[in-house]
Amino acid sequence: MAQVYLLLGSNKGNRFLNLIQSLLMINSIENITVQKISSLYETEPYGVKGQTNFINQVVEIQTEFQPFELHEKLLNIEKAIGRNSKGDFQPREIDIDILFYNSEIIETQKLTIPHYDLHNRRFVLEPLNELNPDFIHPVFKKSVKELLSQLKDNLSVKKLE
Ligand code: PH2
Ligand code: MG
Ligand code: MG
Repeated sequence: MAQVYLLLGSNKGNRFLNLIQSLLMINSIENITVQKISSLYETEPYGVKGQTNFINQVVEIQTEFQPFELHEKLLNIEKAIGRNSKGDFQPREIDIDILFYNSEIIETQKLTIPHYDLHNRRFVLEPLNELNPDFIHPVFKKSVKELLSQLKDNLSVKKLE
């Protein structure tokens, strides 16, 4: 059984509904159990200009799926919810990224785990820190809490109460 952290993000359409729907779809898949969910965060777009703010959330799941199988399942959910969305840096109904899969390191063209840029992103580290501040990034060998304390990204990340 693997412990996996996912990042959900939406900045198009009904952002809250998109997150809730994808969470329900994730939890309804056999072999996936949602263990913990972070608060919702309203976050300034990172790496792109002039887009709507994102709603982001980190989710901890347990799964029997191998990383590539899991990735396929998540892509299917993205497709089901975001039929009209295009590329990675275009506004999207839903983006579901695998942040960590246990402490595995996977580098292929299709899939990179840990997520290649999570350590630079406040919109990822803040919600992750809420769920598991002591989780060690297997590449940098630093905890989430440490990565957050060294972070340069100062884009706005607001926890929604
Ligand atoms: N996702 C991106 C690019 N920029 N910015 C925020 N705030 N939240 C995201 O989820 C996000 C982003 C590419 O997937
Ligand atoms: Mg992404
Ligand atoms: Mg993605």
